[in-house]
Amino acid sequence: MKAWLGLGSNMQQPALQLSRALKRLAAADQVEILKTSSFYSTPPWGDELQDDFVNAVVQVETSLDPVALLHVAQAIEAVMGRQRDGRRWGPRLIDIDLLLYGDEQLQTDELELPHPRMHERAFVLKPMCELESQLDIPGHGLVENLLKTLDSNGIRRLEAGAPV
Ligand code: PH2
Ligand code: MG
Ligand code: MG
Repeated sequence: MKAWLGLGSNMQQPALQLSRALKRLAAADQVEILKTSSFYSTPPWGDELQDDFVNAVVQVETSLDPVALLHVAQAIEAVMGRQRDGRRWGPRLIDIDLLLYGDEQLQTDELELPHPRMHERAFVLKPMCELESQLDIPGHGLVENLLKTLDSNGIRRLEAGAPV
């Protein structure tokens, strides 16, 4: 199955944290990275009193089920030393969100697909649009159209791109 993950960091050299996370993801069993977006510098969303983020998205091919894939992402966050301070939408060393798993729609206590806020976040849709502008977000529409409805001010593609 093809799935999409979003990566974000705004602590301790964010681009380096994203590169580290990508390496770990590429090394994970039953997960193959198909495409990686550029890295983007993005203004903080939700809680504006924090540093800018670096964000990117990847498309993967996986034989894991959605919850197992989520657990892989969470294990990488943990091994990289992410501390959860309970501040909603606050600063983070590394955040790896499962955005899409094929066109699956599901809602459990542990996992919601598509990711419940991805369609309103330019920091997710902008990198996604770079890879697949015509991708359909189940229940919401095409990435390209959704992005047009959002404020992308302040989002900059980083020239260094996504080192692998
Ligand atoms: N993640 C959040 C909250 N706000 N803002 C940006 N720009 N990028 C993020 O990855 C981000 C955020 C919670 O996961
Ligand atoms: Mg997140
Ligand atoms: Mg998260």
